[in-house]
Amino acid sequence: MTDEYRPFHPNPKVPDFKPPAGAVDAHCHVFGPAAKFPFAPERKYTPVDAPKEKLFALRDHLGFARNVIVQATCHGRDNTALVDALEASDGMARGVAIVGEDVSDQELARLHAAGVRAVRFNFVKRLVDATPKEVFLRIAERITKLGWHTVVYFEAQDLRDLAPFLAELPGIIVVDHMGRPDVVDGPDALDFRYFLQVLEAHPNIWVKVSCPERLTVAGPPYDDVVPFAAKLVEKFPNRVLWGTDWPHPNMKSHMPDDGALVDFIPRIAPAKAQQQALLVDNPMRLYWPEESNK
Ligand code: 0GY
Repeated sequence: MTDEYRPFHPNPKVPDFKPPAGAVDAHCHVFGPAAKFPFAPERKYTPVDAPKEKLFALRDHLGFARNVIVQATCHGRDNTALVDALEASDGMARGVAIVGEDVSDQELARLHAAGVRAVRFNFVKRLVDATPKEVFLRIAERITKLGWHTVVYFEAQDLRDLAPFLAELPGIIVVDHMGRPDVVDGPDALDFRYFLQVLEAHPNIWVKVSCPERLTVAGPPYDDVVPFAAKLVEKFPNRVLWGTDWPHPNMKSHMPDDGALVDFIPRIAPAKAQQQALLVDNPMRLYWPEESNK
């Protein structure tokens, strides 16, 4: 484990908010166990093991039905732990993989059979070495043919540079963690207004209203993040997703109580219809379209 790496909360509360039936945690990870699924040599951090059994137990504890498990950079392009979790989920988990340009069609087909429905492109400099955008575009062309989409992780100050690339990406694009705004200046600051403009101009861009614990300056209960997430839910009710981000890699300030994170949901999506779209209809449409009637 990297020095100062914080383990996930050992016993989160049972949330006061009860998610609607069939709710999806659309952003979470599995890490290791390292003895079985070693971390990638090129990783920038070494987390604590966060195996699938713990993830599925947390899902049940929080009142969720399904997970979207996102490959994290500490496992690099080796999606073995992800596939292992998907295959153990009885169809109740889908995956977002990390692949290189050298990935074979057979490997993509194998990932699809396991439940992978997207690839993740990461632009956060502390997490990855840069990949040329042309490489990402070539990967995107290939995975779109499988009906997959892309998930992108970047920080707010990089969006202006990335916007032309996003405009070129085919298919649906999901932005992690609200595009990581700096919450100090509030939702009317230039960077966040620009993010809203990008979303308005590109109806194929979706957004995860996740990670108040990462974005907050004030700390729990994350009052300073509410206006950002609430605005996105209100303006784009049919293209927002929510996730715990368990086991919360690289959290420095504190480790969130996952039950308290679930209690954050009605503060950003106060109406029942918003909660149903955010937690059930939107993720089902994207990750389980064959079971979705929306
Ligand atoms: C997250 C956030 C982080 C890490 C990763 O792939 C990753 O390693 O996504 C982070 O450190 O901000 O979504 O888990």
